[in-house]
Amino acid sequence: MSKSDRRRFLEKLALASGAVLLGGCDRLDKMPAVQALLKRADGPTDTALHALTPEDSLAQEFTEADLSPVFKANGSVNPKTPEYLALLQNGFADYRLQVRGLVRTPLSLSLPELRALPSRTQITRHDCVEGWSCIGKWKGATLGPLIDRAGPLPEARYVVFRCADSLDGDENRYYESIYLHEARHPQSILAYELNDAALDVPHGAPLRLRVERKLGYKQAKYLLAIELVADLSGIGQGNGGYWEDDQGYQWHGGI
Ligand SMILES: Nc1nc2c(c(=O)[nH]1)N[C@H]1C(S)=C(S)[C@@H](COP(=O)(O)O)O[C@H]1N2
Ligand SMILES: [Mo]
Repeated sequence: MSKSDRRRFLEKLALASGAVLLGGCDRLDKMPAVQALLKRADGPTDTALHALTPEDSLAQEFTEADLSPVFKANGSVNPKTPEYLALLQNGFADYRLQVRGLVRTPLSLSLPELRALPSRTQITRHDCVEGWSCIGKWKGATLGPLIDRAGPLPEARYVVFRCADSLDGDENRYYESIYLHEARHPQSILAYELNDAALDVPHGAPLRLRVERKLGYKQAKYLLAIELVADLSGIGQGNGGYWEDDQGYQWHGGI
């Protein structure tokens, strides 16, 4: 962690603990409340920060009046992998989302089945690390109940999202991952609609993840499977996502 990262981290810790930040106090780590919290924060920074964020705190939601006139598409916008082209060819009629890994009952869900699951609609702001934001209205199946249908095994700790596209034209498919408990956040959905229309190809048709407290690269498009795992070391290069592996993007990606 750089010095300024550490400062921000300590400020967050202090605020979360309800500690009063005294003007000009640059030794936050000397405050008893912060010291107590730091002692408890035994895992990586992300884990410590997450522990301090109320589990169910919601990302800000907006109104129809706030919708961006155009929702920018970014990253893969027109996947060319054989598996994606095959699905696209007949309008995703053969599409199935696989739910697999550390679950009691693996699932294979068609789009009509996904649309029949409990859903949530949310108008939120998407923030890309490249420095742009768009407000859009997403509708999708709530992820927590869907995963619970499959019955996660006690060892399951992460949810990995497997995508149909490849950004570098080779065998590397886009993927992302989050903690299992983050999948149960009320705003974690598998979206099949953007702005009251079926999700189009540039935005991830037929199904994409929305995890509204996270940055753009975590919002995996073109989902083929979700996989419950105990750790991320065997997935890709082990950093939990395509950009995390390729560019060292931060795994937690919180905003
Ligand atoms: N499968 C897949 N998901 C992806 C990407 C991608 O290239 N492939 N790009 C990510 C990035 S960096 C951003 S900002 C958003 C863009 O989503 P949008 O095209 O709906 O704006 O998707 C994310 N999810
Ligand atoms: Mo992004």
